[in-house]
Amino acid sequence: MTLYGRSSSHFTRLARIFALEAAVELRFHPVADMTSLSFDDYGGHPGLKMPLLRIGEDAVFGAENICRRLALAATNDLSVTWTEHLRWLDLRNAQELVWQAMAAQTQLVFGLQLAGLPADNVYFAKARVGLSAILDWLEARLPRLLRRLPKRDLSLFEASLFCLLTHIAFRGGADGAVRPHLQSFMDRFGLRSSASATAYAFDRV
Ligand SMILES: N[C@@H](CCC(=O)N[C@@H](CS)C(=O)NCC(=O)O)C(=O)O
Repeated sequence: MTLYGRSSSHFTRLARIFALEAAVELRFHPVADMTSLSFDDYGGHPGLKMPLLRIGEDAVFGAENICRRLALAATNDLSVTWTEHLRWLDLRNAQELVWQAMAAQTQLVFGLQLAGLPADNVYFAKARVGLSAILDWLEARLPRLLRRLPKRDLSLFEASLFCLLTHIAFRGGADGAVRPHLQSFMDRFGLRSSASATAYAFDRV
């Protein structure tokens, strides 16, 4: 299996964490240029996005899809809590907000840092306000959310939240406010070997 992505990408990190937790061997193909308009540069992703998982002729698009495929290929007995296992509305909403915040990070990084568009445009102002409000929403509920998670080795919610929070620390994007529950969650999850082995970095390609 070959993963196309970047070591600086939060969606890519999510897939890599799942591969390590599931003890699945993965080759890594760094996407050299995020501004490229060539599908081949993204492993054939028709949306010019990453990550993409290539398994021979097959391609798996999207981080969650990839995580599910990797969990199927697990060489251990990893038990994963997916969104459909979440019976409590707040938890399902929390997952949706984490996806939304991850998309906002992509919008901010691509639009401001790569495309060099003006930061005061409402498109980015709205993304920043929404991102801060999502972090506040999560901060206010996190201890209860975590208590309500079913027994598991790994949950998509925690892994994606970790990738989001560490990406904000790595690339900026949010307001810089201290949110103690989110911080201590990030510190705890960061002790996993799958987390420390996937620290963000800029690929040299
Ligand atoms: N829903 C997609 C989102 C993927 C995504 O937005 N990836 C970012 C990198 S973290 C990307 O491709 N950015 C380049 C771009 O937006 O053109 C997934 O789950 O994989």
